Amino acid sequence: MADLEVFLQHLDKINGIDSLDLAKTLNVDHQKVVGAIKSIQSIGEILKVEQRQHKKWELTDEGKTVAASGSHEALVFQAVPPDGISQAYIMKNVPNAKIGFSKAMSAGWIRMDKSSEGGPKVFRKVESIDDLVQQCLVKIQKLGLDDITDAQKNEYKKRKLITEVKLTSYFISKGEHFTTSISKPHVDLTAEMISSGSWQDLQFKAYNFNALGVPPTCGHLHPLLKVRSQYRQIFLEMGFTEMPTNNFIESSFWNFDALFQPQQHPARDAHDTFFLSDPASAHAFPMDYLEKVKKMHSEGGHGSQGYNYDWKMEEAEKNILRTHTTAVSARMLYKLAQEKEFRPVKYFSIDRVFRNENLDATHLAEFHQIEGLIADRLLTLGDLMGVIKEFFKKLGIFKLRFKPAYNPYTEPSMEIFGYHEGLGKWVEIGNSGVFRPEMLLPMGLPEDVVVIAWGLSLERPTMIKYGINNIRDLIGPKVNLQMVYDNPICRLDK
Ligand code: FB9
Repeated sequence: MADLEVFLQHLDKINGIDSLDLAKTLNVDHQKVVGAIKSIQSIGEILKVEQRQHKKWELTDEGKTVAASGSHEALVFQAVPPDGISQAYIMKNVPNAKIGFSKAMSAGWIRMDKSSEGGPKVFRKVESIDDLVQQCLVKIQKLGLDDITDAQKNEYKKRKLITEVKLTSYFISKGEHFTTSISKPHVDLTAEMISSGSWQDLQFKAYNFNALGVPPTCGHLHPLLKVRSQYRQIFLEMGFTEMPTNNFIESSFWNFDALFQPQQHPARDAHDTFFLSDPASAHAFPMDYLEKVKKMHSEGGHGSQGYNYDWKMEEAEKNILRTHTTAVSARMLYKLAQEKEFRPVKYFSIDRVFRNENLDATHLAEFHQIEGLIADRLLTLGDLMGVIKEFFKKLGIFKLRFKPAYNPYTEPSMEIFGYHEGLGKWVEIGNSGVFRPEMLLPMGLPEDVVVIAWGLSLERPTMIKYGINNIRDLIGPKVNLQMVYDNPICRLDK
């Protein structure tokens, strides 16, 4: 604290001083004086401080060279001997000769004889010169004086010999609680101080209510999981129940056959689906239901002509990584159909699905599918459009468009497009449809029960929300963990 007391003792003898003058008086760097002022201010009202803005001229590097060695024109004059010299020699050997030659000519210090043999020759016109440029720059450099004329300022600025700098200084004077002796303020209030009462005589550092707390060292949720929580919250507040999705491995039966997806469908081959080698097959199926599925595929029924092909058990038994959470929806709807009395349900799921697709900046071989479904009697396409509209309203998407599409297990099907206010454009935001009777009736659901459903991904909205363009910056071994630590909480409705 000794340094600070030196400043204060000096200030005690005068009414006030500018920090620049104080730095000169104490022969210390101005920044050190500014630092001391800030430290004293943090202790209390010891000083009255008034910020001041200054403009001053400083030499550029070229200006410093001129101040040390003379102006370019002076150097040219000094290079010309009494019996003259070729202009070519001057231009080749004198630094900054081009500007120096021109200025020396304008100053009347030299003349040129173009008739000389061997090319133009330069002669002195005066015995000696007064290098005002150098003298002026030395004054600015040494004394910081800027009592140069505006014409000189403009000339030297144009020649890039000086530049104007803005400077902030502080005029300090005695504050309300001025003192020349300061003790380092206490920052901790201890139990001993309180019990002994000694705190009453101590100086405490002012409490900084704007100070940010120390970031707690704690766990950090991945952005995907933050967005998943927001979607889960939206489904729950809409009265949906979450389906159990804790099986990445699924039989082809539940993933495809139960959804009336034919065994020769391209999505079922190895180009699009990951097959397991061990265990390669599943064997536990509700056989009476399986037989109905087989019949629906091979012969049809309930008014459907089916696909009229030889449905194979070994195809249905193949274990895969599920390609959609609709496999879980199928399991849940079958389970619902086994109950004595039909009851309407609203189910949702959010979990990983796997597709053997071409990888690119926005696609990996897996993604999180979000799916919602409602089973009730006599539901209509209007109900589906309405519930989708309500769902996306909660995500800040208010303008929707539906485009007819095709899914093997829904008819009709619709792609969903929404106007994304943040992106300022229409984007595809999901897919939807009404599950086909060929899927529902073999389960045993009543004929007037309709199941409407829709789906989207978790990655697309997350990448948009957090401004991530490459999926590998969001998921995978190359993710920058600092992004996970730093990314803000997720509010999808904002
Ligand atoms: O998520 C998608 N897009 C999307 C979603 C939200 C969003 O921002 C939020 C609103 C604020 C922005 C974009 N899509 C579906 C559309 C496209 O990204 C698409 O190119 C990629 N799709 C995935 C599948 O691609 C192989 C997204 C994924 C998808 C597609 C369809 C379903 C689920 C996920 C489905 C379904 C379905 C249909 C009928 C019945 C049951 C389920």
